Amino acid sequence: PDGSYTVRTCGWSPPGDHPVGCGMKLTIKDGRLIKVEGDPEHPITQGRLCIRCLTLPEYVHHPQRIIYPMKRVGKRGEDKWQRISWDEAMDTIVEKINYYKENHGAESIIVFGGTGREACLYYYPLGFASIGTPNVCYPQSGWSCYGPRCAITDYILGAGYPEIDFAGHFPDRYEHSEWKVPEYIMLWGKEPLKSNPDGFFGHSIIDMMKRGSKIIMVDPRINWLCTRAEHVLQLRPGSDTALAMGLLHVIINEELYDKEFVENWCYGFEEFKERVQEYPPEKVAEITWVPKEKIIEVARVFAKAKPASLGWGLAVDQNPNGVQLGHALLALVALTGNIDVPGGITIGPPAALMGKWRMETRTNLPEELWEKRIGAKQWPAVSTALATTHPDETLDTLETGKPYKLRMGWFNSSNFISPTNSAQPDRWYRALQSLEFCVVQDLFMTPTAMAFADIFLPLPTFAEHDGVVLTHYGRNAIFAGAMNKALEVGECKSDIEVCIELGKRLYPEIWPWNSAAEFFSDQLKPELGFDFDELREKGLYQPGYTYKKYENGLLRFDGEPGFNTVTGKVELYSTLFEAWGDDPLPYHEEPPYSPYSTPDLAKEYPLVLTTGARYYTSFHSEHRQVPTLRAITPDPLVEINPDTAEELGIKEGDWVIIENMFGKARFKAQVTPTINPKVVHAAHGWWFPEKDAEEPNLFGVWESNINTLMPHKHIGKLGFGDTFKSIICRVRKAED
Ligand SMILES: Nc1nc2c(c(=O)[nH]1)N[C@H]1C(S)=C(S)[C@@H](COP(=O)(O)OP(=O)(O)OC[C@H]3O[C@@H](n4cnc5c(=O)[nH]c(N)nc54)[C@H](O)[C@@H]3O)O[C@H]1N2
Ligand SMILES: Nc1nc2c(c(=O)[nH]1)N[C@H]1C(S)=C(S)[C@@H](COP(=O)(O)OP(=O)(O)OC[C@H]3O[C@@H](n4cnc5c(=O)[nH]c(N)nc54)[C@H](O)[C@@H]3O)O[C@H]1N2
Ligand SMILES: [Mo]
Repeated sequence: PDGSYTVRTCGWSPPGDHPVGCGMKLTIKDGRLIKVEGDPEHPITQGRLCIRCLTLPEYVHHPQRIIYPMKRVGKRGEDKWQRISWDEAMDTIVEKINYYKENHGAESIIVFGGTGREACLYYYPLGFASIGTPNVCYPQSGWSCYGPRCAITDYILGAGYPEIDFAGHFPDRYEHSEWKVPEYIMLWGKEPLKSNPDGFFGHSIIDMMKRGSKIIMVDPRINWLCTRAEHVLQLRPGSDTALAMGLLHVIINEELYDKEFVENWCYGFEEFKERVQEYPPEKVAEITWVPKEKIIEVARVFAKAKPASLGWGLAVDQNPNGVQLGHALLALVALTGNIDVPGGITIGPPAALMGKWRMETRTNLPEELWEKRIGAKQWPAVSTALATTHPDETLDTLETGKPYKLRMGWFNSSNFISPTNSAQPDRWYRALQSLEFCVVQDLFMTPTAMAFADIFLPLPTFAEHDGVVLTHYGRNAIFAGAMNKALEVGECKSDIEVCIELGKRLYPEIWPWNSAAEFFSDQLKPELGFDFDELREKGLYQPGYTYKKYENGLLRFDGEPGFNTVTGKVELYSTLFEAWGDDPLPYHEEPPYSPYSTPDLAKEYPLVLTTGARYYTSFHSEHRQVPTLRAITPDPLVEINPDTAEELGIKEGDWVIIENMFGKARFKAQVTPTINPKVVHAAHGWWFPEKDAEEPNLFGVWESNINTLMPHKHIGKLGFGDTFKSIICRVRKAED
């Protein structure tokens, strides 16, 4: 009667909501979103929502949101823009793409994409099939988010992303007859309550704790979950691989491992057993700062728990020694018999849900063009699993013009000179100046867009377009959810709509669809038997789960039992790492800058810095302009132990400078005993939408930019990892 209506939907992006597709009900009145509520009927989130979705109305109707296409009319870095039509935007873009292709080759165009958003499904096709370039770049040094974990899983298990079994695949969830409550859940460098990463709804941890699960935390900070955990291993940032090998030392030498699983399904146990002998608990205690007794105790309880599960987080990726860590952690779950069993970890079958289409778009590129992908030959362990360029090589290419000059940039979902996706953002910023023409898609004017956009294309929020939420991007599809368009704001177009529209102009044979809904129906129907409208009706679809797939040939394309690896088994000894010139067995290597690897430098920079642990109030650099969220987290915070703070003359709320050999940044001190006296933690993703937009200020992007302290190309032997979670620094009180 009051003209309002309510739409059920699954959220993805924006606002940043990792692909867990939180279920909600959106109420619209007079063309405005007026209310967001959790949807109690959504089987995963069951009515729970976090504050970024609850404040969605502030985001959707924000006065600073950009809702029409624009072109730059001033110089780069000047805040001078003119509204244009989509036709003019597309005509200009198509003309430029054709110009660069004809004069410099399609490889002179590069697409940059960020993370954890719907965009992740579409920036590859945008590059490969709408534009026609082999260069799609995820610009974090060492590709250090999720990609490493997926690649390690491909190489060691031959399967899609390993996830804590939280009964998410089943409509009846925790009541499902086959599912078991994990006796222990180990969270390694992961804070899922805040991060809800990729396919995992963080509050499922609480659900499982209520059903009896006990928690083991491996984290240098005492976070909320640590205070409720049975065991906490408060390690030195970056020493993780030594710790994992120490646990395995105990489990193997005390014969607590699953002998039958090792016998039948693991490759290289004897060599692995020999390697763990190098990591006795007393030595590991020295390396990691975790007491020896704690290591032994946790190894025993984890190995004896049946079932036990493990969630590995970003700390695995943001570490040049992270491939070895990931390898050791997969060995830990394999040796304890927890792979692909109820209440253990679930793994995806070899073919991704809806993945065929994404893979096929690559075949649009002729082989000789694909060969030109930046960094692919130098870093085969990266380029075999991930269809992108190598990020660090991409910066080198921008700086040197070798092997060829990049001329056009498309920033699809990366605000990466703000301290998000790049190490040395100041260096990227200078290098990117060499791009002659840039397109930016976003919802707000960001530092990156202000610095580079020649054309700005406005994006809708998930409330404003149709889409499909796909957990783990289909590589362990816990469910597929329908994103339902509830309202329209301005003239925004979603990622897939832009792919289709541009694709129709440049490669019409690949892009036959006339709407996003039509496109989704064509992807869903052949695989799942229903179309997008039916998914809308259902709200979401859970495919169910088959345990012990390795026994039934469900993990291999050839239908044989075993794992989809070179040896057909879980590779405790990696034949691929060996072929690529790395050690086939896990080993600990010190972070490139640490109290032990660079003791002299550490005298000057005595603290270990870890960064970027998530906040409820932001998704990377998003949300800084949302009033309610900013009121909760108004400033960039650095956590310092009270003893350290006292020694440095720093009090709660003081502004401080964090600095090291590479750069410095300004933060507000949060004095807290939850962090080790020798460690500090700084937030990432800070810029200030309220500050001067124009160059050189760019919304204050250089003030609290923690990534200026991160060096370029400190990647492991296989090309993965960075120092975002472990580098040395010092902290002093700021003068002003
Ligand atoms: N120091 C430090 N730095 C870090 C991290 C850390 O832990 N420490 N974490 C790193 C990690 S893991 C990651 S993944 C990166 C993330 O880095 P990015 O993904 O580059 O994150 P943002 O800076 O938020 O940039 C994303 C931009 O995409 C826009 N966007 C939002 N939704 C959509 C959408 O649906 N489509 C499109 N096309 N665009 C959208 C946002 O408004 C935003 O401006 O940051 C990394 N940076
Ligand atoms: N609200 C919100 N949610 C997000 C994001 C966001 O920006 N905001 N970003 C999304 C993205 S792209 C990602 S990748 C995920 C990441 O989410 P997670 O994988 O949960 O990672 P983080 O929150 O970076 O850090 C998790 C924990 O690792 C600890 N840690 C720090 N250094 C180390 C170390 O060296 N070793 C170990 N073992 N632990 C360490 C931190 O103290 C922290 O408690 O979050 C996603 N979800
Ligand atoms: Mo990430």
